[in-house]
Order: sequence, then C-alpha cells, then structure tokens
Amino acid sequence: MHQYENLLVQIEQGVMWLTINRPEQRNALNQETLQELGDAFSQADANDEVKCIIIQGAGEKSFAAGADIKQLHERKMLEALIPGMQGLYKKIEQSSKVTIAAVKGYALGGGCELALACDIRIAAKGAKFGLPELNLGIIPGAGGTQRLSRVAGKGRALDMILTGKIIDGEEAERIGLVTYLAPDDELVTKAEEVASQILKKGPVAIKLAKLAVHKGFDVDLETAMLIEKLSQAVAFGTEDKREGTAAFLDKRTAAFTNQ
Ligand code: CO8
Repeated sequence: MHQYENLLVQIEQGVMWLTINRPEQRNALNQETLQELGDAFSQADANDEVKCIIIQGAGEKSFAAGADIKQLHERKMLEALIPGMQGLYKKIEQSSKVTIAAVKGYALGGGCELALACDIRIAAKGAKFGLPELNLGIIPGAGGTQRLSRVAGKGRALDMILTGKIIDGEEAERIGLVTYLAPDDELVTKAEEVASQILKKGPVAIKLAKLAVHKGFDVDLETAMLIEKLSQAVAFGTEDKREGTAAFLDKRTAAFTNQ
C-alpha cells in the first residue's frame, strides 16, 4: 500500500480504514487528497483481503469540510466539466467493497457528498452536516443535489441546499441522512460493529447486492426487478451460495471463499 501525503491507510482484519488527514485545514478535499482517495479505492478493489472500507477524518473537528475553496477559487468554467469529485464519488459508490462513512465534526459540501456516496453513514451526535455551496455562488456538484434527495427526500434536500443550514447528527438521523448515531467517543466502536456484520458475508453476494440496490434505484421498477433477478441468478451459480446454504443446514458458520 502506498504512503500518501493527505490520507492514512490501514488494513485490519478485512477492513480498510481511510483517514483524511489535513486536520488543520478541517480535512478540506484538495486535488491531491482526491487523487489519493481514488488511488486507495483502486487498490482496495483489487485486494481480496479487503471487504469493507471505513472513511473518517483525522482529528476531532472535521470529517471533511468540502472541496478546497482555495483551489475552487482558481477553477475555470470548463474545468467544472471534468469528472473530478463527481467522478471519484461515482467510483466510490460503485466500489465492490462495502463503504462506511464514520462522521465526526463537519461534513460540509464535498465532505457531506462523500458521506452520501458511501453505502452506510454513521454519525457522532455532534457531527455537523451541510451543503453550504450556495454561500460560495456555486451548487453542490459532487452528487449532492441527487443523492441527498434520494436518501432524505426532495423537500429536505431543497431546504438544506437552498438555506445552506447545518444540521447535527441527531437531525441527520431523523431525516434519514445517516443510518446510525453514536455518542462522539463511540463512533469508531460503532463503525467496527457494523463492519463486523459485513465481514461475515460472502464477497460475491456483497457485490451483487450493492449492484442490485444502486443500479436498480435509478431505473423503472420492472428493469430494477430484472437487475435483481439476474444478480440472484449469478449468486445461485456460486460456490458461496452452496457453502452458505450448506452451513445453515449443518448448523455451522459459513466459510465463504469468494467463488
Ligand atoms: N477549503 C479550504 N480551506 C478550508 C476549508 C475548505 N473547504 N474549510 C476550512 N478551511 C481552512 C480555513 O481556511 C482555515 O485555514 P487557515 O488556518 O489557513 O486560515 C482552517 O481550515 C481552519 O478553518 P476555520 O478557522 O474556519 O475553522 P472553524 O473550526 O472555525 O470552522 C468550518 C470550520 C465551519 C468547517 C469552516 O472552516 C468552513 O465553513 N469551511 C468551509 C466549508 C464549506 O463552505 N464547504 C463547501 C466547499 S465547496 C464544495 O465542497 C463543492 C463541492 C463540489 C465541487 C465540484 C467542482 C466542480
């Protein structure tokens, strides 16, 4: 695994921990950090040892305070058309590994959008979520206008985007922006607990379940059901399916092999 400038990477028992490490800049996501995140995801996807990726921010104050405004200030119109942050977050959403955002402190703008691109969001009670891009004369451009609407509803997304208000972890849980809430000092434990459930599952079934949910969400119901059925047919052809069902009948823990 590469050594990065702005990202700490640790692999422990099937979990890759990615820690955005620019705490003095509130973990603002500059181009270098985004590139490192992309590289770490490529490495994770190619590594069978990794089943789950947990993203967190270094320090107590921030998960990620969004795109680096110093760099945004210099960016020209056509540069907004490159895949950039939106492309990276698509890659994260489409990762074959389960992704968890463990949010403490600020998750603003591109930081909130990064959490939204993950499969599961866990927040400390004191976390602060917001999409304040309109204050800067721009709009959420890394999936925020779409993913927030999808998890919290169009009305709440419009409210958060148009007012730029910042909500705490409890409010984020109430509106469905986060899945789990934890006391500030138990965030890591909660993330480990959720990851431990995922580690017991077969990697092929994880990939297929993610594919069916994510791809199915954006198409009509009939097509979505077909995606589910075809994904299930693939699962039925795997050794993991034979092992999982046999283990249940033998009253033992399944030993999945990713085949
Ligand atoms: N970018 C650059 N630097 C930042 C950022 C940021 N997003 N956030 C904080 N910093 C820096 C500050 O400039 C400051 O630096 P310095 O010490 O050198 O002056 C340092 O971090 C500490 O910041 P504060 O003193 O402000 O710390 P506080 O704890 O008082 O406040 C906040 C923390 C509330 C997070 C505050 O810093 C803040 O409001 N930050 C900006 C949040 C924001 O507006 N985020 C949205 C950015 S835009 C975006 O994400 C767009 C994504 C889509 C892009 C698509 C492009 C095509």
